[in-house]
Amino acid sequence: MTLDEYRIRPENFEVPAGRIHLEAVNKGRLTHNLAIESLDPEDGEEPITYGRTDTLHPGEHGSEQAAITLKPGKYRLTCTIGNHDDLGQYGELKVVQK
Ligand SMILES: [Cu+2]
Repeated sequence: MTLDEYRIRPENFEVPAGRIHLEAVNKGRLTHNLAIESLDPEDGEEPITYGRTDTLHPGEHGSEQAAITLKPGKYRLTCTIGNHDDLGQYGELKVVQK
């Protein structure tokens, strides 16, 4: 997936359930990362983070810090740096039964 100011491309992505491999490249001018979070946290709850890349500097590639296994459902893709999510750097990951 590609990260820049302030987008995650593609914005919507579908993968089979099970072990997920993240592959991100930062094509922007600022640092970014890619995280997978729960889509709709309960009121007042922090979203659950299922996995993420390291902070990527411009031009850097990154993959998940630790193994990620996801059940079918919808998840949120986001950049957790600064207010990038508020600026529109998010997307949706759909995990489907194999
Ligand atoms: Cu960012």
